Amino acid sequence: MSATMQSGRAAVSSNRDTSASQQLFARAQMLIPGGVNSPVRAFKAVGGQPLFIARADGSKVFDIDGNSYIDYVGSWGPMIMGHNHPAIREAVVKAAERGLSYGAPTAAEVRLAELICSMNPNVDMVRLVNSGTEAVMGALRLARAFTGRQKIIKFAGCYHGHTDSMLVKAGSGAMTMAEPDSLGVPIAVAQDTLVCRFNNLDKVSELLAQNDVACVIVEPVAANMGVVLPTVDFLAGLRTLCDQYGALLVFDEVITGFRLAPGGAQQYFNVSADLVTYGKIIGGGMPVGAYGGRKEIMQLVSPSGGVYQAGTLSGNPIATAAGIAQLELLQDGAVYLQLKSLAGRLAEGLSTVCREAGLVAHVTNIESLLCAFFSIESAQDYDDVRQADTSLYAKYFSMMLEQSVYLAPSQFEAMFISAAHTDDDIDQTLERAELVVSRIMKEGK
Ligand code: KE4
Repeated sequence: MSATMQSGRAAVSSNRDTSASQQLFARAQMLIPGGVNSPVRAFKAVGGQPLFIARADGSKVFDIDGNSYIDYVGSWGPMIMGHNHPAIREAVVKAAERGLSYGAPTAAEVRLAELICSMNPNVDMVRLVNSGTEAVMGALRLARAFTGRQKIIKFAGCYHGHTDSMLVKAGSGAMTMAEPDSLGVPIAVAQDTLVCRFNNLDKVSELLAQNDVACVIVEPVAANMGVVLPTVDFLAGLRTLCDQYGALLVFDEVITGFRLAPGGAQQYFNVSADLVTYGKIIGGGMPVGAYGGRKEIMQLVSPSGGVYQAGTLSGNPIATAAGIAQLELLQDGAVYLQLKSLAGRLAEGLSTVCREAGLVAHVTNIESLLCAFFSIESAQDYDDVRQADTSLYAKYFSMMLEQSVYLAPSQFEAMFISAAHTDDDIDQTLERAELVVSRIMKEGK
């Protein structure tokens, strides 16, 4: 427990010891690119050095220097029931005692598939993979096979994992074809992806009319440019346009799946997708992804059909045990009310703190997802959120870390609330945010 947490009242700043993290980071950087196994973890967007986490429990994470933090990263979404949940831990330990991997079918895979299909509308069949990226890769290949078409439409600011065709950005000028957004992505691949503005149906309609599009892939709630909500007719509009032009609608629910509701965004917004990708929550903290949809589409996937996709550890017995345990805790839907009220109180409170301090901020919130954008007053799409003051966010992030609150080390991520967060966590977070924001205003942004 850090000094700040022990005091109960947040000191304006504490001189946390982070020497062990610093030493380990120096070593890590010699052996691992950037010292991390996923770029956002390196704190590049906020400055400073990443914390090395030793353990996590409930709503807290503990770094290797012994500091504890109220955690709003939640491993980027999987930990909806909180860290180290006893039922999930037990399930993993029990499964581990039976061996770690067989490379053969298991009852647990069938059970997890059953849960995913029964909890989500329009998902008759599902294929388990090891990550959200793999789920998206499979869904895009399947959409192309099912329609016999090649082009894909995505939205600026939406992230769908690191498969080549998704690492693209809007073409410059009138060019509708996308350009690579990463070194190593072939131009030819990028050119089969068309990029539109989130919440804007006109361009989607135009591109669907002009191109043979296999699918439109969208995060139903964009949670990789901060949290940006769909306008009331956006998702239904995509459904109508896809039906009109014979393209498949792919909901990338790696974040929204089982997060907005047991049935994810399809249930929440009452809009049907043709294919849905999942990740994060369905693994309970272990590596599991999945893609699913109507039987007539899914049966095209090998070995029942000609769309090849495979994976050594797909459906892994330990990972599926964790996923089953977490989905069984979510299945009756009881926890979502608690998640919504905690997140709503935090969002309201952060808005009030900023408003009363005279700091321009825009807090977005849907169910247990939220995001505080600084220096903007609306967030409809990527062009809006790019105006946010990222250096101010970096300052806020670092000062909140000093106050033992662990936020996403980037303005363009979400805050995740779990069932382990308490009213006291929210009170403490708001109290510390008030301290930090008033200090920012005093020192000048
Ligand atoms: P993974 O391959 O990281 O399991 O999933 C890729 C992915 C696909 N679709 C959506 C909507 C996603 O949000 C993600 C991954 N999300 C990020 C967090 N914004 C993962 C964190 C990271 O990259 O380290």
